[in-house]
Amino acid sequence: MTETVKKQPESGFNTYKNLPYRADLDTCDYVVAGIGFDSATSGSPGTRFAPDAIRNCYWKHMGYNQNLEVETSLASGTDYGNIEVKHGYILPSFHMITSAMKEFLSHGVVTVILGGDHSVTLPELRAIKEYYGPVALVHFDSHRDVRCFGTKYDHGTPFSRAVEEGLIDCEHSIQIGMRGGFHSKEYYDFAKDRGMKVIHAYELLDMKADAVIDTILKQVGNAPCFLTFDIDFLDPAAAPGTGTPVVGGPETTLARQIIRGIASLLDIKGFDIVEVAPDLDSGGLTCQAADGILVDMIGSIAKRKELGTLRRGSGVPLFPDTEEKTKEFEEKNLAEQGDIPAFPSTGIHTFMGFPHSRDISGADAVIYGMPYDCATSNRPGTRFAPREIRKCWGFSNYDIEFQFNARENFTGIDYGDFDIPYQNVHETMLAVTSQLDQILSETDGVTIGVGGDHALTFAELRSMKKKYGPMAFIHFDSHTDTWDAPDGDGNCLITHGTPFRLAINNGSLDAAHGIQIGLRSGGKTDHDFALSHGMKIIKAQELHKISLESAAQRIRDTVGDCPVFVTFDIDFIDPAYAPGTGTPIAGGFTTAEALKLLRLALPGLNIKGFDLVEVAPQYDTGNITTLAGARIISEFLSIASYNKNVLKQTVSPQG
Ligand SMILES: [Mn+2]
Repeated sequence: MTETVKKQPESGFNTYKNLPYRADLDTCDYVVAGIGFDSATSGSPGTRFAPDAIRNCYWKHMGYNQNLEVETSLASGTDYGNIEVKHGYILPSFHMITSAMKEFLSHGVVTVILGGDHSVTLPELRAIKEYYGPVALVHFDSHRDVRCFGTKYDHGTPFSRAVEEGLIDCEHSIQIGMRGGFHSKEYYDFAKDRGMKVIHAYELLDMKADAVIDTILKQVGNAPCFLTFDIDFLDPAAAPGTGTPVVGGPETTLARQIIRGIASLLDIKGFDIVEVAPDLDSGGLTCQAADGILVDMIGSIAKRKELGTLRRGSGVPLFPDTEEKTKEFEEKNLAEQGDIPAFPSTGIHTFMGFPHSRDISGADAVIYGMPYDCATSNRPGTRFAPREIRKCWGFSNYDIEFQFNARENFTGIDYGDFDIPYQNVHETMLAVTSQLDQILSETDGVTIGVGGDHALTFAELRSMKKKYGPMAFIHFDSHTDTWDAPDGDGNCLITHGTPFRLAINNGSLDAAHGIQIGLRSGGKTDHDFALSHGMKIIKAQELHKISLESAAQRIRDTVGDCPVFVTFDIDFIDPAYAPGTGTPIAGGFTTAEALKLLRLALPGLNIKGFDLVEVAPQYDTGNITTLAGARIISEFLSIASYNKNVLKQTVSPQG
């Protein structure tokens, strides 16, 4: 019997999916090419390695696409390798990219580009405009990439420049997945004012895939278009390998559903997938996500061929002077560029970039670190959370969800870290209480503590009680933290599992106005203890069933207008989204759900203090837990600013 030995997927030359290398473009429907350029990156670099890493993804075949129900080989493609660029030289590289693109387009093929940072889309669009005129932009991203201050040419500005150069048909364009930081309302309004549609991440996550698909198809219609996919559209739990990740995004499954729903129905002239940074990846997750999206993009070319709707380009430029004209814009922009603002990592790292000071009179928010983890029952390491969270960028100017400028008329101070006597838990608790006493004696602003383990909240509550009386209480956690851990004399020990039993026992907590949310562990005695003191509990299994809106209402009803302390244990979030914690419990919530619940529940409440605890950076993957922690602190700040500036909440020290 003769055995046929099949070729192994990894054998042969490493082109994308073993496509022929530099085949005759006139025989091809599409061309794949890499642009390993990352010199225009503001965050972590490394996207220069993406094209080869994506080519290295294990599965080398594109056969039958079962979701699109098409044989992918119906469309013929070739891999042209990587386009030459000059690292460190942004504008010369752009012109090299545009010339390579023009060569492809002169053969009428669809271009499929593996970036690179997002700046590369601008020179791609210059070539696309030259051949097809201004195109509709379908833009998946967590960022708008229309920044209007500072550097004119980097990965935060391609679409400001593209609009200015007339490369985009704004009225048929759409941006999907935006979230996180906006620096001004001008930046926020940029796309809207030009007729571009925007689906923010928080809208996207409330919509079904079909509604998103419909919205995109309606907006773009029959216009020739360009689809650009920034991998940070995805939540960093799904795609950690990227330079400027933003928590609170969708999963890969939803992204692929949307791509499959639109790509074979639109007249797409070019695709790109950008911002994959393989050295920051974890387990190849991000490259696999990029590969999956590419498979659907290329499958959609085959589908259009099958449907008879794939229109080959004429190869004749419609606007042959496009690239020449960009030189005028470049000269003008470079002349106007002025001072490039200091990079956010300049100087020492402080929480949200607030000034570091111990003079806190008049501050609206005082943030302090509590680097202590000796009361931890399982894995320690939360002592490193304050310094890691300080490295994250966070609190934005313009809050897109509340639609107001959160930093205006709102002063924050990074008080630094508390002095911690590590060797003794009792001494540590006393030290934290007395340092918070000092802060509360100097300001009526909100306080935000960054742990550290959860035992610290007991010390904070003792201090809060001295100023405000027993505190109403909102507690996000997977654990009850009302254990009983009696010593030989029957006194409950101080651990990160006992703070709220201790706080109820010493009268710091007004349990009748307290609520615990997300619990999914603990013994019956802990639950019974809390319930017997009037505490409300929304267990994880219940929160998964009811809507976030109704949970928020229960939180608000429980607290009323009592002075309240909000404590957020990062392990409320599922370990898939927040692995960097000492005692993770599966079955939790996404970061996006957590953020939404905070925004629904907290505005308008009489909040005196917050804390964020239990981030343990050394167990993190791809920094996603630290980023989630930083974003939660940013939400606290936005809500505090909203209460002050929009709801005009007056400061009432006695509650
Ligand atoms: Mn806890």
